[in-house]
Amino acid sequence: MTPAGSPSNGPAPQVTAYVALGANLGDAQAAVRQAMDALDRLPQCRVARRSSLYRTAPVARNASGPADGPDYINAVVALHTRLPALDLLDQLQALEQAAGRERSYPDAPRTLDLDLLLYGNARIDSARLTVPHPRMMQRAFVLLPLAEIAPERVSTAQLHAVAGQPITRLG
Ligand code: PH2
Ligand code: MG
Ligand code: MG
Repeated sequence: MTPAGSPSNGPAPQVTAYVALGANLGDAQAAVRQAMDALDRLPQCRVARRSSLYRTAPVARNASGPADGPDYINAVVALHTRLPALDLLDQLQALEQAAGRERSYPDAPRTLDLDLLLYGNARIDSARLTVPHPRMMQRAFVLLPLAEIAPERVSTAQLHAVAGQPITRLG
């Protein structure tokens, strides 16, 4: 017998997740565009909205100052998915690997970084995954593209807080 409301009957519910894309090695614009297409091809996933591409100066993990390396290309997509959050994380990491990602040290320049920002309204605090992404509210390179495609998920105060960070929207 199945309890009422159990998800074991029918398809898993569809969730709108938001994924941040970043790259600052090689042809970063091409890497980000190709990653958007690859996200759309993932099982049980559809890219519903794509932000513009943004050029941004590298930001250090603690946001206290500039980091080393070339400028980043950053963007955000809205993903309609029926994958559980940890399965989606597995898929994002597989795409990073396929793009030649090496994890040499924290914030090392990267061919492709895919960060799960939001998974519906879920709060997740597990060893592998924290959602909402713990640093997203400090980062113009996340908040501006997110606000472009999901203005209801970003407040004016949050945008004001990152207004000093250099960021250029590409045409
Ligand atoms: N990602 C980081 C660290 N710093 N800076 C910019 N501008 N864009 C990024 O995507 C980025 C960063 C860690 O993932
Ligand atoms: Mg990142
Ligand atoms: Mg990452």
